[in-house]
Amino acid sequence: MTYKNPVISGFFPDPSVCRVNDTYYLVASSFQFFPGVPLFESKDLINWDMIGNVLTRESQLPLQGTNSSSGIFAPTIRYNDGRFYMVTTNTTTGGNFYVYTDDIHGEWSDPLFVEQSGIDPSLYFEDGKTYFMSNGYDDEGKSGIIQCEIDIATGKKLSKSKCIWGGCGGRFLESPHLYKIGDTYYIMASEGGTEYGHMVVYGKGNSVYGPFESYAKNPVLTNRNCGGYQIQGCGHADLVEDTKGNWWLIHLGFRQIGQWVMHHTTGRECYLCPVEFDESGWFTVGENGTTRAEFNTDKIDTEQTKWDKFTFENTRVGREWIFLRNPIMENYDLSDKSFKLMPTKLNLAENDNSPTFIAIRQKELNQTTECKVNAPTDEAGLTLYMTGEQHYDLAVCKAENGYEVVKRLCIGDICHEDRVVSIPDCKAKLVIKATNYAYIFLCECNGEVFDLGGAQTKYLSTEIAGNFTGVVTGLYAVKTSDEKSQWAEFTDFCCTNDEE
Ligand code: 6LW
Repeated sequence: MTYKNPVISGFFPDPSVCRVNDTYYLVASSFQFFPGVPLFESKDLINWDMIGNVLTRESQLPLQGTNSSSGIFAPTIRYNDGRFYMVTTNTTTGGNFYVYTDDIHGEWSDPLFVEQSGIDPSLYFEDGKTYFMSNGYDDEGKSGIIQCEIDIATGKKLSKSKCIWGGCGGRFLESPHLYKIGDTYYIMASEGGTEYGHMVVYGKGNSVYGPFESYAKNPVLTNRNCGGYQIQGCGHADLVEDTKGNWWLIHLGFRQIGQWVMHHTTGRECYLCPVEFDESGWFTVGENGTTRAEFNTDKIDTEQTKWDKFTFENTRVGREWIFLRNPIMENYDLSDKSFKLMPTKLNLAENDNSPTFIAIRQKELNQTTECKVNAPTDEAGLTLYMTGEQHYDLAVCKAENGYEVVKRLCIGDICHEDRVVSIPDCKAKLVIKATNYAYIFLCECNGEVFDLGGAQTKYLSTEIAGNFTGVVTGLYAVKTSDEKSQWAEFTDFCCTNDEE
């Protein structure tokens, strides 16, 4: 059977995975978006269903002042003794914490904080003890992968934090995980930074605290030497054993927009790579230590299905649909037929608070989004949003004498109203077609189609933004005058997958 990578497309970075009986669970990081930490389940590792998000309450997820390089960083999911744990860092409001649940489809606990520094926390359970690791500085000031024992009921440290591994010399040693396979302990982490030089490294040892002998051929996985290959930036990985005893690596990577065009817009996504152990207990990953867009394997016998379209009916608020920071819910009236948004003075450049904005991730380089908008006051429309200073908007705006559809391109210090089309009333169907190199903007009013031209995708890329997220398609409303605002209504949302 052949399966294709990514196994989860779109901005779902820093994957972590665990298996309980015959089901796999996966979480990813979420930065400034609410709810946070997307959660998926799968029976075969190649078809993943989104369950929802782990952090659904402001008490778990205060996001004021967060942006696309802060807020919630890499999470780890683990299962122990009937309970799921998700551990992560809110880099803005302070520190490493975990939440737990006994019902993976239900709510999770309030956070329990752990007084250990660094990011990318992970948990390891053995013989009634819980070990907590992160990348950071230990109690002696030594940096590397650090670990302590905690009381899992309270999060309190039961031992000093100790540096247990210094990696293999690459910069940004991060995303550590510890496993026991047979009698051997494995420590795995990433180095090189989450860009084109990213890589996965590991070592093995005989105790929870090491010492760990590094694998002689590290990095065990990297695409850093695959110039001109679409999949780049492979790292940040987690190991999982399937029900048949095969091992797999789930890791992040991203897709360049073109063979020699080193930009990516859809964020860091989830990839699956086969793992092979040799007799001495060392393992190799993927094809000669690289991730491929396709793997042919006899270890999976199910068919992989592609997503086809997203509509209001087949998506859920708080599952696929996410808000910027903690939303002001009185500004939303959301159903599976329409989304009503109340404009406020907070616009898309906002960096602290939550504008009226609800978004779904751009999952493919080629996809078409359309939605009808009825905006009697102010401005409401679609935005391809990467950061507060990088977004392309297509919106119905109240003008002096009537209404217009505006295409606006904001790239860093430049914010330009690129094209304006006058329309007879406040209703229009807005269409944005994403292709590898350009977004194409159209609108339709009373049966007439207006072409508002294109804009290059690369200016919304992570390489320009220097951030950790991917493009999302937002539905938004902004108050532009002092007149009393009315609800903007969005109907007939449809996003179709145009990938070959
Ligand atoms: C994350 C770190 C990383 O915490 O990027 O790719 C950081 N790896 O491990 C933010 O996603």
